[in-house]
Formats: sequence, C-alpha cells, structure tokens
Amino acid sequence: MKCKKCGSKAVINMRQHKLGLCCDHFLQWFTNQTQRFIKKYKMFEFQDRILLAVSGGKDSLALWDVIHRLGYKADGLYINLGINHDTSYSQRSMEKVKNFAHDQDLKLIIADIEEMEGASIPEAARFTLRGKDKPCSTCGITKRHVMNHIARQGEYDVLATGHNLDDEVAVLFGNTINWQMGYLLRQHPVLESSPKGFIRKVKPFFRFYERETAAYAFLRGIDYIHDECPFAVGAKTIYYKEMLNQMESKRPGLKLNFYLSFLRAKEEGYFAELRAMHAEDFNLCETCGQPTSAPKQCAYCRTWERTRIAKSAIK
Ligand code: Q46
Ligand code: ZN
Ligand code: ZN
Repeated sequence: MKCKKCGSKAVINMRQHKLGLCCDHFLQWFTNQTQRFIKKYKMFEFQDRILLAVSGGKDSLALWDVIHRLGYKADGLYINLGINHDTSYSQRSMEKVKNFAHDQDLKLIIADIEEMEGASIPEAARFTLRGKDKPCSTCGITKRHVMNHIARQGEYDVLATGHNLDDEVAVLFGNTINWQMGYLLRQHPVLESSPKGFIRKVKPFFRFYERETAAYAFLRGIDYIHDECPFAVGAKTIYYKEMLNQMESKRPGLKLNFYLSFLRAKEEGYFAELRAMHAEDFNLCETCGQPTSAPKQCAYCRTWERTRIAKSAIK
C-alpha cells in the first residue's frame, strides 16, 4: 500500500477513511486532525489553561505530545492509585509520566491517593467492600473527584482526557444495549461546566481509532506503559471492544458511524425530552463542597470515611 500524499510506502491503512499514509504524512495528518476537532467541537483556545489527565498509557501521553506541539498550554495530572500488588502497575506508569514530563519540560501534578486519604485504591475497595473482587467502582469515584477538585483548585479552564473512539464506542454500546438513559444523555466529547462546580471536560481524541493513537505514540517514539491495569482483565468494555472490532473488520467505518450518528441524533434534538425527564439536581457535599447527586455527602467522602473507620478498627 502506498501513501496517498507522496506515493512512498504507507505505514498505516485507515480503511474507514480509505486512506494510507507514510510515517511523516501520518504524523502530520494526525496532528492536523486533532487541531481540526479541537476547533470544530470548540474544546479550548490557545489562551486556556488545560489540565490533562495522564495515566502513562499511549492515549494520554500522545495527547499531551500533540497539544503541546500545537502550542496549547496543558499541565499533566497523574493520580497515583497505588495499584502495585503484583505488577507494580501504578509505580511503572508513574515513571513513564514523570520521564515524559521531564523530557518535554512540562508541568506535572501528582495526586497520591495513599498520601491524601491514608489507603490505596485496592485497600479502600477491600475495607468498604465496594465492588466485590474489583476496586473499579472506588477507583472511578476517586478519579472523577480528584480530577475535578484539582482542576478547580488550580483554576484550570478545562479538563482533557485521552479517550479515543474505541473507548467511546464501547461505552456507547454498553449504554445502548442496557438503555441507560442517564448515561446516554451525559455521553459527549464536550461536557460543559456546571454552575454547581463541575469543570468543563473534553476528549480531543474521540474521533481517532485506538490503532491510530497507538501508531502515533509508536512513530513519535513515546515511551508509554503497554500493560492495562491488572483489574481491567475481564472488563465488559474490553469484551465490547473485541466485538466491535470484529464488526469493523467486515464493515470498515462501522464504529465511527455508530458514534457520529449518536452525536447527530443528539444535535437534532432526539434526546431533548429525555433530558427534561432525567434532569439531575445537584447539591454540594457537606464535607468537601464538591457537587453531588447525594443529599448530604458525596460518594467520594463516604467511601474514604468508611475506609478510615474500617482501617482504624483493625489496627
Ligand atoms: S477503574 Fe479499574 Fe481502571 Fe481503576 S482499578 Fe484499574 S481497571 S484503573 S480504567
Ligand atoms: Zn507520504
Ligand atoms: Zn465530598
């Protein structure tokens, strides 16, 4: 296969776009497309202060690389979850992020959950018996809270994450087959800030397939953590991704079309009535002051309070 731009050997064939590109032209195309989507979906401007959640994986590091090259001001936020039991996953991913920030001379904020709350994520999940054998529910609550808290505290304009199209489509597929209206209403690459205190959230890579972000990271020589979190094994989203990839192999463009049709339906107002039915009323948590749908205390504060009580009881 040849590069559509220059005729030299293509390194990637993007069947959904009927586009093969060589290394240089792919890197150029990927960077230009990122800029195009940032502008098209009004994600942020050059003067905005961006906080970028970085995990050490290919997507978030590739995103930091691209938006830095494009001239945006983005600081990184790494949340140390303390998932180290057998694979030192958190330790190794933090090293990747630190090295990247150091090499590129970028500002990195590290939020260490154990230092902040006195226990790691797997410990908290054990103490509170949240999520049986997996700490993902505790982890999700904690990451969302910490990202919002640090973004507000640092007076950032927007929080960016490295979710790609495969991530988004797997979530959309799960929400659709379970008809989870509340989640479908909230799913969008741009979530506006709320008066009660949710920071604006954007996903600049939501139009790229996972293999494209992986190719970008590889071709740029970005050193990222290849492993998934050990608790991701058996996750439903991974199963959905495999199924969607099987369908995509027969029908190139199916994933992109599924997601873009969903966005179009939203723009055309198909979800408007549902929005009124599912309007959520937020309160401010009495402990931390962050917005919550709970009447008094947010899930984060409840989880970590229970963890502290349970941990002190066994000491
Ligand atoms: S939720 Fe679960 Fe992930 Fe947290 S514990 Fe690992 S797999 S990192 S996206
Ligand atoms: Zn070329
Ligand atoms: Zn709280």
